Amino acid sequence: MKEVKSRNGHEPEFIQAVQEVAETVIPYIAENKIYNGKNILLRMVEPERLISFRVSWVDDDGEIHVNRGYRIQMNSAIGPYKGGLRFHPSVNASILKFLAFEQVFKNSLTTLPMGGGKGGSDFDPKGKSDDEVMRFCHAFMAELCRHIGPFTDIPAGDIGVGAREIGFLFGMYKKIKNEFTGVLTGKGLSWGGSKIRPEATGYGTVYFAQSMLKTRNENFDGKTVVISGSGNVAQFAAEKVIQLGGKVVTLSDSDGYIYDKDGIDQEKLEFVMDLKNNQRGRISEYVNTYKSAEFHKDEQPWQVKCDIAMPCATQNELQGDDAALLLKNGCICVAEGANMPCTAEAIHTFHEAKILFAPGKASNAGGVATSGLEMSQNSLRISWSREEVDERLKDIMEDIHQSCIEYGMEGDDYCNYVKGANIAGFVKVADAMLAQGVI
Ligand code: NDP
Ligand code: 2IT
Repeated sequence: MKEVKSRNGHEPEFIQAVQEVAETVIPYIAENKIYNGKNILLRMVEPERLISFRVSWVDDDGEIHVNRGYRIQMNSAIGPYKGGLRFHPSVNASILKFLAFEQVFKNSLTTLPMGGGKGGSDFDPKGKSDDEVMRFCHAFMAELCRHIGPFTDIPAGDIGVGAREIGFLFGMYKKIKNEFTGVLTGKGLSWGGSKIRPEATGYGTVYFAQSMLKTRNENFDGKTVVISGSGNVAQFAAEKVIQLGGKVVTLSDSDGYIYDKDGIDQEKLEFVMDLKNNQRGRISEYVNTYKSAEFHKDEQPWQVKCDIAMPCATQNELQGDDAALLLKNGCICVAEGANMPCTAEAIHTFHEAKILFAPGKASNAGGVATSGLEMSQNSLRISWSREEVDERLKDIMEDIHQSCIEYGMEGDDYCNYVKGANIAGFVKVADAMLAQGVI
């Protein structure tokens, strides 16, 4: 860690992600001689390649803007680089390196042959017209296309990158390369996308939580669930919770959260989906239509009493005092839909209390897993039915849960899913790196 900190001292999110993995993986390396003296973890924390580039584009008023584009190609030991693109003003090398590092372990857990990468830009799609977003995406891909390919690196969506952006990015890649390939995932259904990919991260997080609850003879039926975020992951996590009989009482965005004491049912959720995905509105507008709800400006939903909490917005959104509040209010299960939404202190608090806690690299892996299924369908030039993809997604989430149990049990009755996910993810990548030698 000393070396990681001295080399990356100005990258707090990256150091946070590495620290969490190191704490669980280093003792495992010490116990398993084949990994000794190979400096595997030190190799894993150095990106294979870090690409940064200028993205110039013209807004609707003719003004020229410059953003910074990135792609971090972290590890290709078990497959081509795979991971999303994030467009958000906060994007920088530290955030993308933490995400790329997490992605290596997550992709390894999915059982599919995918290495890890992440990319994006400090471009803010909020408030931009469709034409502006298109011009930005085209400019971004005009450079990125040199560094990716269906056998090299396959990006997808993340915060600020959804179906609209993937369409514009794919169009420019195809035009420049004159190739119709599965170079991106999250594509539209009529041009190579997989059924269930939009739903997969949220559904998968709920499937994972379901497996955890089952170990305690519990399920979602009748449970009160607090969800943060109102984007792709939050929407479909909410949908699956509702289908399983749970009561979702909150959603949020960066302006605050809504609390609906009557529960957000499928009809209300469809209103939210239209509001966020088509109108590109704010979650506060929910209370104008549903009078039973309250909007809490600049606050987070963790103070709301619940049985299950699902942080689905962004990193470090749930801190130590939020964790204490959730426990005080009787929360029994926390499943991360976002990447690293809980701080180290919050995770420690959950572990001390021995509640069920799922780290994102395990619980939100359904998104990238279904991206892997999209890649398979593209290579086979076929498309699977909704039921078939959903069944595979369920099986993968169950496999990931089993892997966590295999490596994460502490004593007979408590599974430390952080430890389980980190070690299970590490083993597959480390074994491949050992087999391939020092490169
Ligand atoms: P979206 O862009 O669809 O939605 C993001 C949501 O989070 C919005 O409600 C947004 O609110 C909120 N949010 C973003 N940044 C902040 C912030 N700094 N503070 C408070 N709220 C914020 O993204 P996704 O739903 O795709 O991603 C959500 C999380 O899930 C991310 O951590 C992502 O890395 C992770 N993830 C996504 C996967 C996917 O397949 N899409 C797969 C696995 C993980 P606002 O509109 O105000 O910005
Ligand atoms: O964090 C993630 O796993 C994603 N944003 C999805 C990546 C992907 O390649 O589908």
